[in-house]
Amino acid sequence: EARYDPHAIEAKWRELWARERTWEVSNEPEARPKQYVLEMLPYPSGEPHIGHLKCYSVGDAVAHFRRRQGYRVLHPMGYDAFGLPAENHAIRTGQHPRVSTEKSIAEFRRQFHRWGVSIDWSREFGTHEPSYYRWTQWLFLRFLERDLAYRRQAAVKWCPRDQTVLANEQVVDGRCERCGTPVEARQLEQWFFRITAYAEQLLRDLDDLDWPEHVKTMQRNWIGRSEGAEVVFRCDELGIDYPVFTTRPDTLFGATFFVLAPEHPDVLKLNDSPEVREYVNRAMQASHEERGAADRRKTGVALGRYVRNPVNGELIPMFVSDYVLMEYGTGAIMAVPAHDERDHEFAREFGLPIREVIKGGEDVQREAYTGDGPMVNSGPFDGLHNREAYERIVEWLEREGKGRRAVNYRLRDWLISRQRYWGCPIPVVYCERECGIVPVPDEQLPVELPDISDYAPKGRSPLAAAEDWVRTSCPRCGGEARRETDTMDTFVDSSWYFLRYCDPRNDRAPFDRAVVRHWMPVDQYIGGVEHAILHLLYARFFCKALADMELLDVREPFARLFTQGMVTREGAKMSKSKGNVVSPRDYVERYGADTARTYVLYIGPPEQDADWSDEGIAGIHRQLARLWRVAREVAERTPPSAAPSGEPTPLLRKAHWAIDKVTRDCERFAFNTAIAAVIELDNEIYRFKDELIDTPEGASQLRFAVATAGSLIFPFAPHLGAEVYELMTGRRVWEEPWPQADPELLRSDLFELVVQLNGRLVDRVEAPADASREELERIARESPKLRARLDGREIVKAIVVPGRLVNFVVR
Ligand code: ANZ
Ligand code: ZN
Repeated sequence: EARYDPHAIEAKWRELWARERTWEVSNEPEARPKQYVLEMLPYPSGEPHIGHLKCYSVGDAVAHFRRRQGYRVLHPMGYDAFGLPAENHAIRTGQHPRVSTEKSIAEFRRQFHRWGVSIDWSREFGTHEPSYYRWTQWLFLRFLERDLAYRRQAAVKWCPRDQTVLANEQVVDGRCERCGTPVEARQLEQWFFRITAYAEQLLRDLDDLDWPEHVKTMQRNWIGRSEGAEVVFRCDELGIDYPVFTTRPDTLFGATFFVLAPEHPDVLKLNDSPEVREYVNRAMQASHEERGAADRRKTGVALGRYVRNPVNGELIPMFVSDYVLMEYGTGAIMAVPAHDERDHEFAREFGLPIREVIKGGEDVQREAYTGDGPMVNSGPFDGLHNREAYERIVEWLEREGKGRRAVNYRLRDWLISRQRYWGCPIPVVYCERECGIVPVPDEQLPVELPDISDYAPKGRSPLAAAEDWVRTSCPRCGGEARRETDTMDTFVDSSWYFLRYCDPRNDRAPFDRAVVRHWMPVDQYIGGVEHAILHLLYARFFCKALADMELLDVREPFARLFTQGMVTREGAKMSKSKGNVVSPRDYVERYGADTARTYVLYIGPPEQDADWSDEGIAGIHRQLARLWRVAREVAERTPPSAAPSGEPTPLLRKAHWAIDKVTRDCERFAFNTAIAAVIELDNEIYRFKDELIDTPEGASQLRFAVATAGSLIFPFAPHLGAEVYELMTGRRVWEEPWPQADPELLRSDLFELVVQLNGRLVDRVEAPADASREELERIARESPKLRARLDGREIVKAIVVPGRLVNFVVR
């Protein structure tokens, strides 16, 4: 008997698709509607892991499905090639990051080919190529022109070992997430993107996106909109106004002290004693989460200064404390210990007065009351309900010029400066004569990353040591100038790559507006939930900003989003340290790509985490081998036929059932149950094969069933699908439209379900052939004969044998 040889079959189709450039699409106008199917671009480090296999198996299934539904599908690939791992590798080995990155890219490319992913390779690029980052720089300059990019001093978290600025989420328990070194604070001039200008739109437009609800919630929380008021407290001694943001202007009469964040620029102006200095330095080491935590013991230092409460003229003392964050509101708060838990703890710790201004029935000296109630101790507002007082107090503040209604966002501007080598250079120079910050003119782009030999950062970007590169002349006055040595956050590179795919070889612009209008938005975006916040938010911000610059016609990049779950082993995340990593390469070498791809989609609903099992993948391999064998046998033993003929047999009905099931499942990403349906069809093919093979009608229906199995497995196991379909029909499956189930043949697809009670027959009822276990149980429970026999006894168990019976056990 012939053996299923996936390697030979896969090589045959892979080479044909490469030779004919089957998956390439042009930008020329065409009648077919478009679909843009995109998986998040991989970060090329080492070789692809199992998460990549899953992501591209999902994306490729969608791409194939949509193509055969008649769409012109754009399905490109590229690499997010700048970043830290390549640079750290370079520091260890001295090997240029470009060398290790390109080696890794070659390996990713090789494996993606090997997997048979249907990619339009004519559009491939890496974000580290000058022909790409030239346009990243060009876009930066457009942001700069519109004041959406700006530079300012910022307190940053600094890892003294990695010698780099850390993002807040890279600090865990006051330590660098990567190396565990305690983090320090530094003041640096840094570049920012003004993403906060789009906070409202980024929030509002989420409503219209077809994204998982939990991802939208994460984005909403990250943007963090709060309504309230800005209230100004004045420090008479220094003649400075301190605005605060509060969500509770109704509690204004209860403000008994005032607190500044340790990073507040005025702290040392107010008091520069050693005690304050020391407190400020220590405070910087804690993470935001720790500092904001309600149960943290409150610490702080009195500044010996006072501000005046605008509503009652009272002088209240100023403190510095780390529970106030510089990045939120104004970095200063009015503290109302009677009605805010954290202020309450602070007041108890420092023996400060606690004044009740909203009656709640509880003793505010013991515990803060955060609910509603009538106003007390609030002068003219006494007796009003606090919600009413809220409005009145805001009106009063606005009238008196002491405050105003305000909306505050948790979202901060995006710090894009990185003191690293392996990134996109920021295209500005600093004129030493008189021009200050000067953008590099468009025609001088790209500012190419120079080759250097020492990648280790020494407090500044390693680029600062490349003297010849740094020294340049001012584009404006011709005088001496120095280049910016920071590079951009790699999230900048990945904020617009999906636009470049539309028009990847354009050397006059980042992309042609009309071409992008044709392809955008991405109809289906696929990737890991770890990118739910930053990457997706940044890409959305770019789209909105570019649309406002009239470079782009869409305001949202990703119409639909699918987030895949992780592949685990025995419930644990795969990691090198646990030694439980499975490499796609090993499995592809052993079983072929079709098996690996089908298995990773079969192990469970793809949006959920699922456990990889070696027995599981062997099982799928046997199933695919069976399908191939039966196709071979049917091809040898039956004549070709154009269409199934004769009275419909149960196998023909099963084929139509499978078409219907797989179609519906593909629409909802239920690839696991789609694959299970093809396996079920395959089992039926074996069951009926010998009965059907010797009559012309039977043989025609058998051929149809096997061809259908090939056609339906194609989005998951494309090589095998193409092979089986060719054996049955002589045609190319990817050029065939997606099959349509005949409703006539679907409708009557019922079978007689046996209903048993404690193993004894009580009834026979009709049930749909594709009913799930749960449905079968439900149908059986509805049997009147069963009800009568049960006579009120409780069912303790139901044993379901799909396609045959349901047995209820009672005591
Ligand atoms: C007075 C007050 C009284 C407040 C009260 C709350 C309850 P959300 O809802 O998250 O927007 N706050 C303002 N800026 C802060 C900062 N930089 N660091 C720490 N806390 C800050 O929270 C807004 C509330 O958080 C503000 O309203 C302020 O305290 C505090 F009974 O003002 B509230
Ligand atoms: Zn100049």
